[in-house]
Amino acid sequence: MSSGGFKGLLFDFGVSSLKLENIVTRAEELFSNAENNHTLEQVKSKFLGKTGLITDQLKKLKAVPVKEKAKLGKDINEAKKRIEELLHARREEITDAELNEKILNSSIDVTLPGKGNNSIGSCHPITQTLDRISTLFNSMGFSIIDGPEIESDYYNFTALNQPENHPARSMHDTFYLLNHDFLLRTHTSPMQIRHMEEFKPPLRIVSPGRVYRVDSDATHSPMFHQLEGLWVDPSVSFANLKGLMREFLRVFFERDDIEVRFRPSYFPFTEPSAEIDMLFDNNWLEIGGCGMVHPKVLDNVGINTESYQAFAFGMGLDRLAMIRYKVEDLRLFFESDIRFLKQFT
Ligand code: 2NL
Repeated sequence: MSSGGFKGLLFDFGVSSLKLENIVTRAEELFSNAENNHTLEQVKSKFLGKTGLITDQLKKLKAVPVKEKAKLGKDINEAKKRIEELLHARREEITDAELNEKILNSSIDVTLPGKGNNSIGSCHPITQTLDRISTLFNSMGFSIIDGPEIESDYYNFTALNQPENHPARSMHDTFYLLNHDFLLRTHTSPMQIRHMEEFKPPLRIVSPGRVYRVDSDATHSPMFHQLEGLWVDPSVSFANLKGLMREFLRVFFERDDIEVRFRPSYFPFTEPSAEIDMLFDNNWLEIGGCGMVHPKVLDNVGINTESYQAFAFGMGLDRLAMIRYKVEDLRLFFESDIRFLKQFT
């Protein structure tokens, strides 16, 4: 060690006048003497810091004759690399040692129960409603079908006799993707169209799932859930439709004394069409819509309207869940507040 090392500087460690070949050895020595990361970082700055020895050497390089510059530069860089390696190794050693000491000095009772919430989860009330209704229709002979939420304009509108100028087609009501070629389905009917294209009648299906419309307030969410049903048969009638809806509502609401009303209405894809209302505490609440499938819709999927007729219906699952569970604001279903969701376990 050179005598110039100790000049009383606080963190000098006696290194200020070392030669390059000795710098690495000295670094190694001082690194292993460092007992903790704090000291180690101070030692590090003596070598690698802005005013450190290696930086110093690099600065001095400017004054070295060109002949020797390349060799010396390489040597300095190698020394630097080696010091960095030594530093990282020592850092790891210290961290490991500190962790080991921590583990040895602390006693952990691994048999204690965790602090987290380890209660068992349950299905979302909308999922429960969806499952319940699907099971119910399934028991009445309906198959449950599922399909894409991104649809083409054809399956969502055209096939369903929804003409070009229909208000539901406006940007205001529908989420379009790319350049109007694709959209988020506004109802689950597209899947029923796909099913009719693929399978020969007679058919009895329900299609539950997520649907999307540009709408948001206490009773409307941009994403909501629908369940549609379809029965294609040589002789199925509007009377059968009414009977089925009445029976469904009786079982779903678990009430034998229900009052149901079919109020004439209009849908492009059914004719005649009706809204389904149900009486709750002297108020008529709208439950969904229904009707005989429009011959144009059956034509579009190649079903012979001389041999077959069909009825269809659609209901908002969120709305049914709101009525059944007496939930005032639809948005509660989608806020994921555990205090709300816990009530449906
Ligand atoms: C409502 C009204 C309805 C349909 C949906 C339908 C499907 C096909 C053919 C014909 Cl593939 N119709 N679905 C029919 C009438 C009403 O829904 O208020 N939904 C919430």
